[in-house]
Amino acid sequence: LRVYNQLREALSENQLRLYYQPQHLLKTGELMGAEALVRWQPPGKMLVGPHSFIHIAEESELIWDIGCWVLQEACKTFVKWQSEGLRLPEISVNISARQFAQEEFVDFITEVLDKTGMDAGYLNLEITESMLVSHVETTISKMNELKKLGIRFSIDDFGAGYSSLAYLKRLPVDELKVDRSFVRDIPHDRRNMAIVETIIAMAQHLGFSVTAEGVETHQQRDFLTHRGCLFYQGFLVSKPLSAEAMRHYMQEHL
Ligand code: G
Ligand code: G
Ligand code: MN
Ligand code: NA
Repeated sequence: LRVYNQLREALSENQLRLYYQPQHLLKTGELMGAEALVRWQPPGKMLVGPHSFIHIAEESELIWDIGCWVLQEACKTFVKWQSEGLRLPEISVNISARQFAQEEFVDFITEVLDKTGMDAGYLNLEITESMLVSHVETTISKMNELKKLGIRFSIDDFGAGYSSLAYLKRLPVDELKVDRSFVRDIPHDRRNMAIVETIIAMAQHLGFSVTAEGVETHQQRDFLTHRGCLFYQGFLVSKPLSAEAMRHYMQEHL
């Protein structure tokens, strides 16, 4: 409850921050996008990562308010970058299951796009497998409505949750993100390597692109490139950056 109250205050006192982790094309190294990742900056304290508070927010309606802030902030920042000539091809925003499940979700997205002047064609939403398990029909119809606007979808942490291949073939998804836990032990764990290869192959057959998360070594990058993975993010190329640091990063890499 204490954290809950502090989080409420974090929102009202403007203590949340967005960081951006660059995403690159494996083949050429081109900068292709960035994932927005929320942080909490309590005054006079260390920056707090989402692992310490997102699950608490997800137990209440607070996740809706945080999610609203994140989406608005990401769109506002992206539009500002564009106006400065920094043409990032895409921005990805994490959406929690509880946020997506709200009846107003589609209206809310439409409103944010309107208000910020964000072109939906640049927006990718990352959803987790868990939200696909319940209310499949509603989920698919909401996704289709948003896709009509030009928004794309990734399944985040793919393979780590309860994916059902039966749903996967029906979902209007554009991309799978291979969970960091499978990438971490390349090239030492043959089983994880087999899983990564299989996810990439399956995604190709289904017409999805693949982003690998948590790439930390050249060996991991080479393995993924040779297996046909398209995009990657991870400490090898860059940790998540503040908006200001991301601006400099784009000036160097775009
Ligand atoms: O930045 P970090 O790797 O610590 O993020 C950990 C996880 O927290 C991410 O994989 C993501 O699932 C979640 N997360 C980060 N930012 C957001 C956000 O803005 N909204 C939601 N719902 N989850 C986020
Ligand atoms: O969406 P997701 O929960 O996967 O967010 C990715 C999280 O992983 C972010 O919190 C980010 O800080 C962290 N992260 C990003 N790249 C790496 C990496 O290469 N290695 C590790 N260990 N963590 C990473
Ligand atoms: Mn993510
Ligand atoms: Na992830």
